[in-house]
Amino acid sequence: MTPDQTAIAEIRTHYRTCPLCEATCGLSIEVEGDRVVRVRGDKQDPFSRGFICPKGSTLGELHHDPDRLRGPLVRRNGRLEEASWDEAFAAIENGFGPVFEEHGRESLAILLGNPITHHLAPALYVGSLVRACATRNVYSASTLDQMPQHAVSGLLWGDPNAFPIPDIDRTDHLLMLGANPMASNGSLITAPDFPGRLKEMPARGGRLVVVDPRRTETAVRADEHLFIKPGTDVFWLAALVHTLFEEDLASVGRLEPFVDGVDEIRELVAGFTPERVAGICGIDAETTRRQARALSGAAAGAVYGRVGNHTVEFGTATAWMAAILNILTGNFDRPGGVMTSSPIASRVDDGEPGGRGYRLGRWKSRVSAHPEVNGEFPAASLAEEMETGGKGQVRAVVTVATNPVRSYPNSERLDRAFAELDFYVAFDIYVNETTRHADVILPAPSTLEEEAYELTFMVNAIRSFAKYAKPVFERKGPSEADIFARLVLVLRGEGATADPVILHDELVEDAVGRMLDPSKGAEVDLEREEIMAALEGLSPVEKLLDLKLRSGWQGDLFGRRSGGVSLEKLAKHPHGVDFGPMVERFPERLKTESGKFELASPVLVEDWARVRARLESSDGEEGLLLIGRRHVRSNNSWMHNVETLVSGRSRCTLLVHPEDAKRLGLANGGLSEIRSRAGSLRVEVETSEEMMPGVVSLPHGWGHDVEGIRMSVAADHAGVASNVLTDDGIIDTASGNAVLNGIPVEVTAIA
Ligand SMILES: Nc1nc2c(c(=O)[nH]1)N[C@H]1C(S)=C(S)[C@@H](COP(=O)(O)OP(=O)(O)OC[C@H]3O[C@@H](n4cnc5c(=O)[nH]c(N)nc54)[C@H](O)[C@@H]3O)O[C@H]1N2
Ligand SMILES: Nc1nc2c(c(=O)[nH]1)N[C@H]1C(S)=C(S)[C@@H](COP(=O)(O)OP(=O)(O)OC[C@H]3O[C@@H](n4cnc5c(=O)[nH]c(N)nc54)[C@H](O)[C@@H]3O)O[C@H]1N2
Ligand code: SF4
Ligand SMILES: [Mo]
Repeated sequence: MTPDQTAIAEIRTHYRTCPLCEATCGLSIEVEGDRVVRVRGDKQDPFSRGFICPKGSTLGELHHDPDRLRGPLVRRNGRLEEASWDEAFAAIENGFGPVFEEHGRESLAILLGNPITHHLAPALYVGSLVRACATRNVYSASTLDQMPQHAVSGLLWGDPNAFPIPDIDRTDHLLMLGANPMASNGSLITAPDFPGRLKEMPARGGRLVVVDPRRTETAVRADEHLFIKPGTDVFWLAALVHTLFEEDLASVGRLEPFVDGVDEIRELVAGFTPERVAGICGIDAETTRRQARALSGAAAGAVYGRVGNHTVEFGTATAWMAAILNILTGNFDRPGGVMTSSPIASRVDDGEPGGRGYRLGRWKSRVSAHPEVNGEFPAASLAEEMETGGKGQVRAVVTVATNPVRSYPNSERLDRAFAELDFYVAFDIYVNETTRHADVILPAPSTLEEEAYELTFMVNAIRSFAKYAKPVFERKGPSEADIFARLVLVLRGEGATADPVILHDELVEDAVGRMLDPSKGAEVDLEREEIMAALEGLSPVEKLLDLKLRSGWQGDLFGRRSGGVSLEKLAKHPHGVDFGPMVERFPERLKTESGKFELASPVLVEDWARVRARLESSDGEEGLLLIGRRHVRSNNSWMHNVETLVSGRSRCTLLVHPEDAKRLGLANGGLSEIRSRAGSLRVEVETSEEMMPGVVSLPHGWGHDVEGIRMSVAADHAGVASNVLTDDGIIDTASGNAVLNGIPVEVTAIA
């Protein structure tokens, strides 16, 4: 054995926010030289209190993963080969040029993925990138996920990004539908240590009711769990609303003068009696009435629906009914009910109730005339836009941190369409199922080489919290902001060699301009020169962040407000600073044209016709329905290249209730074939009493056994791609959201 001759490097500890999911846990990262030696939960982080999940502790493995791309790849003679950054941007310029010249900008689509929401530079630069694309073909994970909630928030109270966040630390009664925070750690609610917070509920007298077709990790910890047939929550929630009216339990309270449309809602739910929906939902009428009474009787209660409520055929109508329940029970904007957040990097000067209102459908998609929602078209309509010839056909694509060939419904169709593109640029960290089709791949730097501040998800946080961290490691290549800027400049026609500083400066000038503009709420006299001088020496993303922080509601206004926040001050608090729980923001925050909650928004009333038609036609008899599932060791379609997370028994199995298995002749551990309208696949069966009879479950994001990917660990733990089965032919028409749960399937045994 040779003695280890390397000098023992000093161990440094860095504190920063985990960028892997919405929980935003504080991490303590121990580093020796250029190696991460240990990642733990940061016990001194006042928000996450030391909590960490198995994914967070593998951030070092992710950083050191040899398959993670370190430099750009450019396709030469059909093969993706290593290239310099200058070569990569030149290839992008040369590749897009002829496509745009021949087919115009509408032939370009931009696809935005989940991880960009967790990183600072993407959050600050993605708007410029979308504008630079100069196309209406904008797609993102939002229409695979939460677009129904954007639409409902926009239509009911005028702000599509003001999500109703359940105040889980103070609630007496949480009615949770279609969410499994014990696995997901929470979504559209940023509440690190969700498990710990759930555990604390009973001590306060808080009750948890979970409604889910699977007895999940969360359901087993609830006071009560109700099975519900997939896709039918809208009927059940409407029956709860019906019961509030029938038993005179509705009581809006403080915001009563600001609520319009209650009578219309009463009429709308008239036929939705607990008896009528019982067979459709699989929940008996007495239970439904009891739940309505418990919710309305709680001192502070909250209805919280997530992925299992939004990624269904009636997603928008479901989110609508949940919002109505919260409003009619007086739980909207009440501590312990649902509230909205006040992020530190934003202003909270709401002014008077009333505003411009929210519109969707300002333009329509080319092939199926889907309305835009939040400026996006449905992810489920991308394949048809790529396949259908004619003016405006999508022939070129930019993907940013997304793996649509695994994440979008009817993924095999999309895979074929990607193979036919004229030109494709991916901004990603792996060669995976989607990016293997790229002509150029630009790798994002390791997250540990970037500044960290959680901008996006503080919008959903149950407490106002701020934490800033410098990079852990020195950058090996260009910064993420520089990569974004160069891509933007190429797309704007300013050339592959344009200096990224052009865009950095532009963004800072814009932000300063907004700060000084009295019509945008500038509060104090500040001089441009003074601000610029104060920003000297900061990196581009730091400048933009500092501007947001210092002009935010806790900001120091460049010295005009004593004790206020600045980046420099935050940097002195490496564990983060807590600014307290959510506070009342309504009625001032109402930005509908009427200045009221518009409960009976015409868009939603029109969409209700679909729900009513189903109520009238449904006899409650369905075949097998497929739903998804998340596991705490997996993260959507990636992180499967981290050995620690995928080792052991495969978790990509089809969960089937033993009774269904018996009827279908399926054996535990045996192979099955599962078929839907969209496709079919073969997968191992796992029988489980967790499942509601008639419902089967398969996780998404797997299927890493395809030609051309460069993820050696993931390929050894391939699993199957559940989106082969999900159907892009059905969407939640009001919001354009994909239907990823409640898919009719047939399952047969394979000998
Ligand atoms: N059937 C089914 N399908 C689903 C869902 C479901 O529940 N069931 N869930 C849906 C939901 S909620 C969502 S949000 C979507 C998510 O779908 P996507 O938006 O596709 O997101 P991910 O699957 O997380 O894929 C992340 C991609 O980003 C890359 N990446 C990781 N880190 C970075 C980084 O730091 N920088 C860059 N540039 N790239 C990075 C990864 O290699 C990968 O290609 O999936 C949806 N699809
Ligand atoms: N470990 C891990 N954490 C994650 C992710 C991950 O992939 N892995 N993904 C992240 C992302 S992008 C998101 S959006 C969040 C999602 O966070 P959650 O919404 O908590 O996600 P899921 O765990 O998919 O929970 C959805 C639940 O809905 C149930 N369900 C399915 N259909 C129906 C239905 O029709 N009605 C009802 N009532 N329930 C139904 C499912 O059984 C499941 O338990 O998680 C985030 N966190
Ligand atoms: S729950 Fe896990 S993945 Fe999510 S932020 Fe916390 S440590 Fe990271
Ligand atoms: Mo998501």
